[in-house]
Amino acid sequence: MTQAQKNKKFEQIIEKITAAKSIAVFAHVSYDADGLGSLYGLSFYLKKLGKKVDMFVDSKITKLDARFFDITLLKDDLAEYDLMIMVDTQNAGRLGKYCSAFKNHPNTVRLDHHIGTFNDAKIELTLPYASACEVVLELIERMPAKIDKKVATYLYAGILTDTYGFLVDSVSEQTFKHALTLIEHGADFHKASNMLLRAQTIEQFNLSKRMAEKLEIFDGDIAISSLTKKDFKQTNTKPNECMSLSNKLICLDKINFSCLMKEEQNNIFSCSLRAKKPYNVAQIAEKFGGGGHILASACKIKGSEKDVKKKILQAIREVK
Ligand SMILES: [Mn+2]
Repeated sequence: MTQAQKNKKFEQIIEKITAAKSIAVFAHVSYDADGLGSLYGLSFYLKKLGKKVDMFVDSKITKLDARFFDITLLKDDLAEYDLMIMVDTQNAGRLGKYCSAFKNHPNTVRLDHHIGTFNDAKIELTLPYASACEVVLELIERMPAKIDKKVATYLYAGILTDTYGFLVDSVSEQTFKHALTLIEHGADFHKASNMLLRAQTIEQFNLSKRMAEKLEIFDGDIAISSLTKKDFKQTNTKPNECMSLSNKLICLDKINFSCLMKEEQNNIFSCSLRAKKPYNVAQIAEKFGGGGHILASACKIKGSEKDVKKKILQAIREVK
C-alpha cells in the first residue's frame, strides 16, 4: 500500500467515525492483549471524542489479565450502532457470536495487522505492523483529541505483548518508534510489562512444565507439544492461560517450526504455530481455516490428540 493509499483509507475511516454518534468496537475470540489493547485504547479515545462506545469480545478473560483490562466495561448484548469497528481481527468469523451482526451491518471498518483482505468489513485497513495497536495509534494520531496516559498504556500493551517484549522477528524500527510515541504520551510501560508479560500464576507455571514434559521433536527442527483437557484440569488452568507458552517453543535452538496444541473443547485443538525465518506458518494455518502472520499463526483442528499432531506434522513437512 502506498502512502497516498494509506492516507486515503485513514481519511475514509475518520469520516465514518466523525459522522457516527454510536460505535461498537469488537476484538477477536481467543483474545490476546493486542486485541484487548486496541479495543480499549480505541474505545477510550472515541469516548473522548464524545462518541457513545460499547466494547465487545466473545471470550472469557483470565483473572490476571482482568487486573489490567477492566472487564466490567465490556458489553454482552448489542444495541443499535451507526458504526461497527473490528480490531486485530482478520475476518468476522473471529468475532464469535457477534459475527453475523458485524457482517450484516451496513457501516463497518476493520483495523488490523494480519495479512490479507477478507472483505467482511466495508472499509478494511491492514498494515504490516507488529501489532494492531500500532494501526489504531496511526489512526488516532490523525484525529483531534489528545492521546492520554490511559489510551497510550492500552496501546503500548498490545505492541509489547504481540512482540513478546520486542523480541520477535516482526519487530522493526517502526515498532520502537510507535512504542516511543506512546511512552511520550505517558504510557505506563512498567505496568504493562509487569502485569501482562512477567506475571504468571503458579498454575500457569505448572502448565508450562507439563508442556515441556510432553514436548516432541521431529526431524530435528520441528517442536510440537500438546495440552489436553486432562492437562488443564490437573494443573487447574484453562486453555486461555497459556498464551505466551507457544512463543517459548520456537525459541529452542535448532527449531524452525513449533506448534502448541491446546484442547479447547473435547477433541477440538487450537493450534498455535510459530516459525523462524525464512519459513511460513500462515499458509499452514490457512490450510486448516485459520490465519495469522508468516511467523505466528493459529488454527483449530478436530480430532484426537494423536491425529491432530499427525496432521500438523504432515502440514509442516509439506511446507519445509
Ligand atoms: Mn495482534
